[in-house]
Amino acid sequence: VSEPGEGGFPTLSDLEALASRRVLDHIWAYIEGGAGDERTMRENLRAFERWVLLPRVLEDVSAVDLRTTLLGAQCATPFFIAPMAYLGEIHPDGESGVARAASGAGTLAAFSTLSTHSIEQIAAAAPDGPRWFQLYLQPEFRVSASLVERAERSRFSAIVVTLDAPVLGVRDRQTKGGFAIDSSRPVGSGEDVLPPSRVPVLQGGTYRLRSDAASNWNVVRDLASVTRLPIVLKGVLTVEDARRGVAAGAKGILVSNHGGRQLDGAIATLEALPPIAAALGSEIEVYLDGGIRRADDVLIALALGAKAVGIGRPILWALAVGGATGVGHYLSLLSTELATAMALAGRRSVSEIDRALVERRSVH
Ligand code: FNR
Ligand code: LAC
Repeated sequence: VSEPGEGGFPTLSDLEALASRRVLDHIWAYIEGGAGDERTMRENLRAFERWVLLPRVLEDVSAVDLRTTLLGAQCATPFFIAPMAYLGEIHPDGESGVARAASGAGTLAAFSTLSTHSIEQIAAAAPDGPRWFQLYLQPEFRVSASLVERAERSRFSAIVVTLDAPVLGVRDRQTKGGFAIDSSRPVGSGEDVLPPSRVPVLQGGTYRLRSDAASNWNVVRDLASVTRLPIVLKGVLTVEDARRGVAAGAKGILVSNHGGRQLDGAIATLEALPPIAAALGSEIEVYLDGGIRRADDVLIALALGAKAVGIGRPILWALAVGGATGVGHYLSLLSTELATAMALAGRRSVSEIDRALVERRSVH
């Protein structure tokens, strides 16, 4: 048996199993579960196995540089922390702890509308950032606008609008585990801040959703009119929608299926990425999340056109095991692993991670 290292885990491969023993069953069901039969959640991971790396040798890799800029912000890594809800229920350090760990590493972190700590508390915990604010559209636009204004005042540097949740996905594991996402669960930024609605209600022959589900592309323009911050659209999986987003003024597209938690059967993000990056990668920044677990995943996604990748569940595992220290340790292990992988691949900088690094596996 190996000794747990700093942060409580010696390697990245121990993390999920260790975390499963650190949180209550209903929290574990919430973290781990996906929608429906969890096909999309599994596919997000499998999609990476369809690619192999073609490393180059003798390239002078004596200095490897992981730094990049994301919408103008200097970042130490081409990966960032994806926005996730209710971190304070996983560990008392919560969002403030994650903010401190990310800021300490120079890694960008995105924070959910459904954070247990408020927008202002998160900013105060790590004034230097870099950080983004994730918006769930609220039934009243006035409430969405006020969240965006507060994030701008608290020096968040972009607004990530999540578009794949006009209603929550059908999450069997979460339901069976007894974790309800509803207005009874406290959100740090205010009692009037709501999660996506839970279920469509049959009324007079049609299934009705809350008023925010009536939103169309005009909402991107409406949001752009209340903030100077760049807008990133999260949950886009088609070239058509990515184009519409750019036309509406978005500066970034985050190719995401919410970690397989929304529409089961939706395309794996790594399969959705290449056409979107090819169509729009020169005009705006294109990112991916879903299934990023180790450095080789980061390399594959960047080679296929992502400017950066978001990391979801592994951050929650690290938080469960070691709080803010655990998240810091995770970021440090992944950064070192990425620097190692880049050296082994003959790539000195993020810009050298090009399409020639990957090839689709011929048999799988
Ligand atoms: C999420 N995700 C998410 N996304 C978002 O826009 N707002 C949110 O509040 C949340 N909350 C949330 C909670 C939990 C427990 C998970 C696991 C995920 C989705 C998240 O940002 C990201 O898209 C996925 O987690 C990426 O997939 P992986 O890395 O978990 O495979
Ligand atoms: C989730 C929502 C809250 O995925 O985004 O749990």
